[in-house]
Amino acid sequence: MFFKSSLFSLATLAALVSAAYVPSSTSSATAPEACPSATKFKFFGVNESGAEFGNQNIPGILGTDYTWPSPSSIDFFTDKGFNTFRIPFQLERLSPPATGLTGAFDSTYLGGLQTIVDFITGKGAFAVIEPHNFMIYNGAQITSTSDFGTWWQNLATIFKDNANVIFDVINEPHDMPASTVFDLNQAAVNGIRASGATSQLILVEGTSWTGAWTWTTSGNGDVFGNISDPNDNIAIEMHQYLDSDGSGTSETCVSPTIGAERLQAATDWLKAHNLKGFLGELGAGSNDVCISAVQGALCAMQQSDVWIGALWWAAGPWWGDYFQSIEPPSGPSLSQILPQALEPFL
Ligand SMILES: *[C@@H]1O[C@H](CO)[C@@H](O)[C@H](O)[C@H]1NC(C)=O
Ligand SMILES: CC(=O)N[C@H]1CO[C@H](CO)[C@@H](O)[C@@H]1O
Repeated sequence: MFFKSSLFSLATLAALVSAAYVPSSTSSATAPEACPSATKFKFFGVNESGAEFGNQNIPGILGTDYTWPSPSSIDFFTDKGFNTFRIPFQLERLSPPATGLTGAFDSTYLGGLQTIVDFITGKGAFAVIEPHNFMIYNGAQITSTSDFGTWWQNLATIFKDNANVIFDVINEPHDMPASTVFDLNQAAVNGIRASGATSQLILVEGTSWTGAWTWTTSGNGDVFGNISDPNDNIAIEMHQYLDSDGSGTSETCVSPTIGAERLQAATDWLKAHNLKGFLGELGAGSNDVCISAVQGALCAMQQSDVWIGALWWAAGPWWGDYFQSIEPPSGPSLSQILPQALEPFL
């Protein structure tokens, strides 16, 4: 629904309905603001971190170095109407370096992934599975399109009958030429489709941490327009944080309009190439400037008609007091970001 909250009277609504979205620049960004002509996201939710933690310890110990997301956290968000959960995992735990990318999967770790995927998709929600590896495996950049394509073909084979699984090729490649990253993504797409997984959405990620704000200047924009899928079911996944260096490490946002501003060129590129976008990571601090900036970003996306999804970074049981944690019951992003900046866009 358009407005979850009853804070708006009909008169207020009428007054706002023809106005462009105006992020609040006042001292209190409390109410969801009108976002006329918005198309709701098909996929909206959170990242669920944990299985990628402790990547200095490979394989590491479950419960000590890493953990799987909590079913209760998934329940919390689906109860509110969110439907998409990104599950980062560690490539070296699933494919032990001793046998390499084309070897057998570790059955215990795979079982953990399958359990949380089944829980999510059993509720009718979508599970985005994602090696959180920056295009690096066992300390070296992945360069073999053949090995990477085979790895994805093998993994997709396991999930090919579950239409609510989304394949996210790999998290945030960086310090690699866009064309190399593109070739590896195309190999992954080919491998996934070759497995017989033809109904699922695939998300591809570019170099430079797949940043939306640098999409057209990083080289990604020069090559990703060529991505090809026989099943025509791909979206370009980008990430965007709203602090000064775009890293999501500061609680201070650049301005109340920085969200929409940083997405503009990427949105134009998506339109020009007739492609869909998926904002796989979005994060900011819990303060008025950031809340307005997140509202502005989500509204611009929903008005653009090219962004099909967005995910907050991040939920997950081990974030502690990390300022972007949205893990119930007490993650810092729950009290303001969730009701003011995310739920209005459900
Ligand atoms: C497709 O690839 C060619 C050759 O690498 C490149 O010149 C062109 O810009 C690409 N097109 C798009 C839309 O990315
Ligand atoms: C910006 C941000 O939240 N980055 C996180 C990316 O994922 C790794 C592993 O989960 C975290 O350690 C980073 O903080």
